[in-house]
Amino acid sequence: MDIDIVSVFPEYFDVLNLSLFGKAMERGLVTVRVHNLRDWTHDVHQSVDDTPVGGGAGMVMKPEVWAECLDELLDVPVDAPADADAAPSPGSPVLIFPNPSAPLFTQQCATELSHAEHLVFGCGRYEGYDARIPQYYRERGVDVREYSIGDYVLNGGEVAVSVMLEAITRLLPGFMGNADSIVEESYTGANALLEHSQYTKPATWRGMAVPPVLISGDHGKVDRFRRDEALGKTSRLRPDLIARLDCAALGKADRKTLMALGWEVSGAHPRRLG
Ligand code: 6GU
Repeated sequence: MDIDIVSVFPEYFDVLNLSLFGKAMERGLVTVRVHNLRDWTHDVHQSVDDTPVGGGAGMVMKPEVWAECLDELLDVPVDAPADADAAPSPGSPVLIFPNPSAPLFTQQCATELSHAEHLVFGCGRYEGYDARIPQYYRERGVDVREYSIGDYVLNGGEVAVSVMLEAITRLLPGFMGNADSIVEESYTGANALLEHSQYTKPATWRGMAVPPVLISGDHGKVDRFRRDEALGKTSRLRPDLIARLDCAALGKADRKTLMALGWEVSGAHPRRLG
């Protein structure tokens, strides 16, 4: 996978050299190029932002500088005409802008983007970027995505890009040591639940015993215990995920557990009773 990152703080991404991501780069699984947006400025101050049209606080990133940079990275000709119905061609780069006012980035987004050959991330700073930038590239057939990573405000897109990049690249075949660890995780698959609690040895530590069923050797009972714990935990902490489950895909034991937790499971999706 080819990855370009554009930022006014390129040093921020030095951390990518660490850990599993660094190893993946060494092995050639991912190629990352980090660019300084200011390299595409022409003025002595290398300015990338300006005051918002219509007034308001803060600064907005200028379209001209971004466009000179993105034309080059995406290989879009300067004279390419606009086409409101332009459809991205398969295998072409995906342009991603972190934006707190965009749809949420989810595991499903990560899975989809892990199949792309080339990702280009544009990190916004200040109050954001001129809205014509994503629109311009969309109208020239580029697959442009804007994502928020959660309902809170960050100073810029760098942290959000690091989050998205980690979620995407760890899904690449060969990135993780153990591919099984991906399959069992929270948020994976159509019937996503929070993951059950995990324990390791010793069986008793500072007077605290692990749930005895986990050392019973009965795999059926262990699976059921973990599934019930996942259902209970999700019901308590993330009822929104329970309400999205497909009732038809739930087994008899799952239904029984959910009913005991106060859910009605007769419709398309579980509904909280009371
Ligand atoms: Cl993608 N960017 C910024 N600046 N803040 C955020 C965010 C993104 N997602 C949540 N907060």
